[in-house]
Amino acid sequence: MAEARYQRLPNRAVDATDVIVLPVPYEQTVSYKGGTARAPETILAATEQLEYYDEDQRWSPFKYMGITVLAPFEKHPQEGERDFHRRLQQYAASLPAKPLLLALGGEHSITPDLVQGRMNAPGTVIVLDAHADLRREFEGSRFSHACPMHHLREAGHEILMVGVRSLLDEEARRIDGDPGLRCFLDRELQRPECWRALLDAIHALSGPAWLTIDMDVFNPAVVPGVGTPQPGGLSWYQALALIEACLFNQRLRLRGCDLVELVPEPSCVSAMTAAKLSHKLISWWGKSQRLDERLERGSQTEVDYH
Ligand SMILES: [Mn+2]
Repeated sequence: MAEARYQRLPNRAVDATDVIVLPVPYEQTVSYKGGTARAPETILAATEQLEYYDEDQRWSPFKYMGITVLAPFEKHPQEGERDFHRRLQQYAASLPAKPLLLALGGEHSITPDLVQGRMNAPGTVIVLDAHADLRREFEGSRFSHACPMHHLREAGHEILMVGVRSLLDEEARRIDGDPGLRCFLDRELQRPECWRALLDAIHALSGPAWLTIDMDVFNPAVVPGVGTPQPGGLSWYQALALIEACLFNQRLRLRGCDLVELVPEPSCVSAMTAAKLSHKLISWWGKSQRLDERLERGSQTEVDYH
């Protein structure tokens, strides 16, 4: 099988790169629309259609940054769910700490493994998602895509949820009773003062953090290809504003991020949106780390890209 690439760029050695892309085509507990196992390869194929230039930050990030797409991390056919999740956590922990880890799911159940593998102390998990994902178990599995925020809160991380518009009364009560679970419901964000309060909350964050983006946080007209669509949701520019606030908060130390729950669909709009989102994440992280100053300092030669 051909080596996976991002925008057809050459893959750097993993210990000499700035961004590690980890495809995790994991699909075990999907409850509605299937197909998220095909998301990583579809998103990477869509990156070939992106321009290198980021019109927001006015630079071409890969002139300054190296990128590495790893081989897909797959579940062995005979492996149980528990063993898969343990192995994914160990693998995430084994990767070099300095580069940004960008995981492409796959279902949302991979997020706790990635976070636990990359953050050795409790921090903040910023979640863009239509669902609260706080169930203790779902359809007989503790590892369901409906449970990741429960596991992360149990592990001591503070959770900031954005865009939620589908939850159980039990989940709502849990959010109300736990100051470590902050939730900005999707409809509240229609009110300018609530949107402003969300941006203020993101600006006030500090310490180690992880950003997880369930693609169903978007309005389904923007991203129709998700496993469990919900009406309402973020616009493209709202999502960008939130990501920008996270990435340019200098007191937040982003350990990595993931894009999950995409289901490829014939129009390719959903995959292209995820691909462009990944490009913005990489570009803005690179800018926030001042990697654009490398050529001036002479510490990095320009990558040879077509
Ligand atoms: Mn969701």
